[in-house]
Amino acid sequence: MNSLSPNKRKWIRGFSQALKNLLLLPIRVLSLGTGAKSFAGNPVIGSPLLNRLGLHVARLVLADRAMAFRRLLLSPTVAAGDRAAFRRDGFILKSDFLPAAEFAALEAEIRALRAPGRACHQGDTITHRILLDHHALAGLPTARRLLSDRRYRRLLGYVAGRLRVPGQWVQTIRSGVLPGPPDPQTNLHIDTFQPTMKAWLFLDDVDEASGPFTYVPGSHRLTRSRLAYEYRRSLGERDSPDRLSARGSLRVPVTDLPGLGLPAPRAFAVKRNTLVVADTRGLHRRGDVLRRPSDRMEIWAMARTNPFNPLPGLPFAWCDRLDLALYRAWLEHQDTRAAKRGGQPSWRLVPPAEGS
Ligand SMILES: O=C(O)CCC(=O)C(=O)O
Ligand SMILES: [Fe+2]
Repeated sequence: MNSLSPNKRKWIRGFSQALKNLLLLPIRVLSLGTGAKSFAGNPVIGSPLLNRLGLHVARLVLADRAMAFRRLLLSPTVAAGDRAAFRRDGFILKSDFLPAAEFAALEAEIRALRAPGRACHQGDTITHRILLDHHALAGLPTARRLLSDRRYRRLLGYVAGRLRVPGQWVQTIRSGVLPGPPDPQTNLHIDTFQPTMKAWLFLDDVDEASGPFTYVPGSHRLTRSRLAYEYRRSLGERDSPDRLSARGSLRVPVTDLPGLGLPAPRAFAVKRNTLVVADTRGLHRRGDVLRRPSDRMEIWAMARTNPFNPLPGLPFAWCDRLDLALYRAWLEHQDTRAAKRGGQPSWRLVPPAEGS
């Protein structure tokens, strides 16, 4: 190769890239039917031509309709008032969610928990999570009661469009503990093109200065102006200088809100024992942390399924085990890949003492 002229080398590189693209094309096309969202990582998803023809908008609309149908099927499981609040705002907020004694028991149990976890470092912030799978829950009777509480399960399930929500963690956000720029989650963004449920049962009081979850009410709705906005963004997003936008989690300047017909963001400065269940296809961010370092601890849940599946899944407990086994396998795959590179995966393992 060294004896080749620079031109020939360039040609060979170009040719092997083109061959690779050709071989990967079927996989990239098939991934249009999944939650894959990266404009930069998938030349089909990011194609300015296909997006000009409406690819991104079509995925938005189909995912929206599939989720609307799933939520419709589950609508008898939640109170009409909660459904109306969710349809209007994109979130459901419940203060004093658990009876006081039950919450105190939950808080004591979780604060005493010493278990292996995973941590993600982003900017100056560490997000630490302990997965509440059946192993962890075996020693956590109060958390087990919460996760099987009908009211809790049904609220999360409705927003997720799922009969079961297996992804539950103890999450601690430690802001201002690393040297580095601010946490990228503090920029207003959408998580992905598909409706997605995230839930927080706060174990700490959260005030304006301690990075409250912040949401733009009504921004979960796929209005005409939202579709037009995402259409425009989809044309050039693959080349966005913002890495996370290019990867499909669009960062949205606050100055774009009036054009979208949306109000100012609302910060959830809330007392402990408040439950917030939100659709994070809506615009949201983690509020700025003005008092550093700062910890925010919560029972956190997330559900993101195939965006085009119109059904809410199966009601059996073994589905949760399967779901979490797949999730663990994915994490382990990331560990192996990172080890080969000699680096850390984005969710690095943390031993019990350090994480708690
Ligand atoms: O934890 C928060 O306040 C929100 C972070 C966020 O953007 C997310 O979880 O999607
Ligand atoms: Fe987010």
